[in-house]
Amino acid sequence: MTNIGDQSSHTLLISDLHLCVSRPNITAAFLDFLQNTATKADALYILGDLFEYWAGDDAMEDAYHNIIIRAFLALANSGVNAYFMHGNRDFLISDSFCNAAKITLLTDPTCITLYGQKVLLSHGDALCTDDAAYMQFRNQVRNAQWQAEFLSQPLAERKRQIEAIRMRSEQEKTRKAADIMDINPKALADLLAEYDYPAFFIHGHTHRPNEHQLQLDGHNITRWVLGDWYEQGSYLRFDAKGCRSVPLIAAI
Ligand code: LP5
Ligand code: MN
Repeated sequence: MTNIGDQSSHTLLISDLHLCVSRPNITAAFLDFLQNTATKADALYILGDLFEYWAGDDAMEDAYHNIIIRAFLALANSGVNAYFMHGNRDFLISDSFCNAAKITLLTDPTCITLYGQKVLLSHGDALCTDDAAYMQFRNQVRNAQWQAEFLSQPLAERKRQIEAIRMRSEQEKTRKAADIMDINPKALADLLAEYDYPAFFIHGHTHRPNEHQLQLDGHNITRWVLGDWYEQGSYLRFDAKGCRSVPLIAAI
């Protein structure tokens, strides 16, 4: 039987939207997605890098972020729970934003059960262990004391420092080999063993959307890599029959 326009119970997963005021098409696509697609789901999971960057929750008072918060509130009011996990660009999102938007902050990684299947969720950057320069940077900026000091500066100064890091990151990425910036297979295997081999592992960050079948210690695991929303947005649709990637209908 063909199920055209299947409305059955399902959950949506996205990451790496990199929303910012200078990308109005992506913002419009996201608002459309929240209003017309996510409202039909059981739940929405955002696995990091929702924003191009996040300088601290005091940034949410501007008009742009208010539009996003109101769209999340409308989703919550339609009865759909939204969950958010930090990415490497928006790890400073904290309770003020999450409470205002009525979204639930998840730790990275988080294991959930979807339609009877064990599913491990992560942003993915912590597994890029071959990228030594990035791992060092990550250790520094994920330190609570470093964050408290960073956040004690005025917003404009924080944004200035972030712009400098962004430029440096873009320069350094052009010099790094592509495989250095991908998930390290041993780090992946160790994580999956630690979580006792979930049936699915879903992450973003690498911007290499794909489905990978793994066999580890006699276990079959499906690893889904979410796509970014730069050229062509997409989302994962997970239901009782499994998981598939769906391209956005709204043009970016
Ligand atoms: O994001 P993406 O995929 O393009 O690149 C990442 C890694 N880069 C980053 C940096 C972010 O893109 C931009 C900054 C986000 C803002 C965070 C807000 C709070 C922090 C404020 C800091 C002032 O995450 C990139 C990886 C790539 O993924 C693939 O995995 O390669 O990593 C880098 O390029 C990092 C460089 O290699 C090292 C940068 C060293 C900077 C050292 C400065 C030390 C000062 C510390 C803080 C002031
Ligand atoms: Mn990322």
